[in-house]
Amino acid sequence: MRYLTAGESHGPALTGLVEGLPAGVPLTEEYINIQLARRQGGYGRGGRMEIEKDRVSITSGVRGGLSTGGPVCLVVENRDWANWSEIMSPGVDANLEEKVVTKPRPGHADLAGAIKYNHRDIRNILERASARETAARVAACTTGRALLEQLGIKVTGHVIRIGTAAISLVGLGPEEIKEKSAQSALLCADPQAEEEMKKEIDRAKQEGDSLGGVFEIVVTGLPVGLGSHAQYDRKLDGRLAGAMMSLQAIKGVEIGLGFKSGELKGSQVHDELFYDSARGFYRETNRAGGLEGGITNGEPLVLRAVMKPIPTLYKPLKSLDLLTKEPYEASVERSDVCAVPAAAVVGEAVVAFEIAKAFLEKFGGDSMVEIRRNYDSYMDYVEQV
Ligand code: EPS
Repeated sequence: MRYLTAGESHGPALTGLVEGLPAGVPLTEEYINIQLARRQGGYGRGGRMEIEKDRVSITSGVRGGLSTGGPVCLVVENRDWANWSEIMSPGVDANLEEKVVTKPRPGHADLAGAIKYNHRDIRNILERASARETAARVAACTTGRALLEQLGIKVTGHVIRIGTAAISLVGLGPEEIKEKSAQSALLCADPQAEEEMKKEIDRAKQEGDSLGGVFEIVVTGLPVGLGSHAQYDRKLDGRLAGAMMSLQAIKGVEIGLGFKSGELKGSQVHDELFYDSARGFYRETNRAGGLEGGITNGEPLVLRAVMKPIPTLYKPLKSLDLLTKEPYEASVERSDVCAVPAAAVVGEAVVAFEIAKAFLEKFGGDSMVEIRRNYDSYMDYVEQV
C-alpha cells in the first residue's frame, strides 16, 4: 500500500491517491471528514482555517461504503481558490505579477527550493511546501486508519509540550489520554498545562512570533511481529521515524525513552521479560516504546515528534531579495502562530498508514476476509508459543 498527494495551498484542490488498499475496508467521506476537521482545530491557528471547511470527495475505489481494491482517489477542495484562481491558474493567461514572493523566509523551503528549481518567484515553492498539503495526507492516510480499526488497532495523538509549557501527567492510559485531549483546544490531556500553553501562544502572537512543541502518538492493539530486523528498509522504527520526519516542520522523532536513553544505564533502559500462562510473555515496563530490533513486541507503540516554530513570522526575520540580493525583512504570508495540535493529528494519520502497510506485508491479502484469516491463524500460533 502506498500513497501520493498533489496540490498547492491556493490551488483548486488537494488530492490524495492511495494504491493497494485491500477490498472490504469500510470507508466513507464522513469518516475521513472527522479527521480533516480535527486537523483544522487548535488554539493558535491562523485566518486560513476560518476560510476552509475541509471536506473530502471520494472519487474512486470505494463503492457502497466499502473499498473495492482499486486505487482510492480523495479530493479536498480549497475554498480559498476563489480568491486565487487568476494568480494560481495553470493557463498561460495566469496573473503571475500580483503575488510574487522574492524575500525568502528563513526556515522555510523558500530559498533552497527557489535555487534548486530555478524559480524567480518563490510562490512556486511555497505553495507546495505549505503545510496545507497535510490535508491531503490526512485524507490519504485515514484509509490506513480505517483498515487498522477493523483489526482493533487504535492510534491516539496528543500534545505534550508547546514552548516551555509541558504536561506533568504521567501514567495516563491511551483511553484516558484520548478522552481528555479530545476536550482540549490544544489536544492536551492536562488542563493545567493547556492553560500555560495558551498563555505562551498569546504571548508569541503579541510579539509577532511563532511557537513549536512536542506531540506523542500511542498505538494500542498491535500484535508482536510487524516490521523486521532483517533489512534496514524493513525496520518499522526507521519507517515510522521517516514518515514523521517527512511532515512539515518536524525536526526530531523519538521512540519510547528516546533521547533519554543516552543518559541512562542499560539496566535502566531495557524492559525485563516475564512469562505467565495466562498472559504469555510480558514486560512490566515499556521503555522500548513497543519496538525492539525494528519489530513490534506486542506492547503499545509510543512515539514523540518535535515540531519547530512555524517559519512565517509577523515580525519577520532578516532576509534578502532573491533577485537583487539587497537585505530585506522576510515576506509575511498569512500563517498560524502554533500548529502543534494539527501536527499531532497528521502524525496519527501517517503512523496509522505506516502500520497498516507493515500489517499488509505480514498478513497481506487482497480482501479483509483474507487478511483476517491470515491474522487469526498467526495469532493462534503466537498464543501457543
Ligand atoms: C495550512 C494552510 C496554510 C497556512 C499553514 C497551514 O494556508 P495559508 O498559507 O493560506 O494561510 O495557514 O501553513 C503554513 C503556515 C506553512 O508555513 O506552511 C493548513 O491548511 O494547515
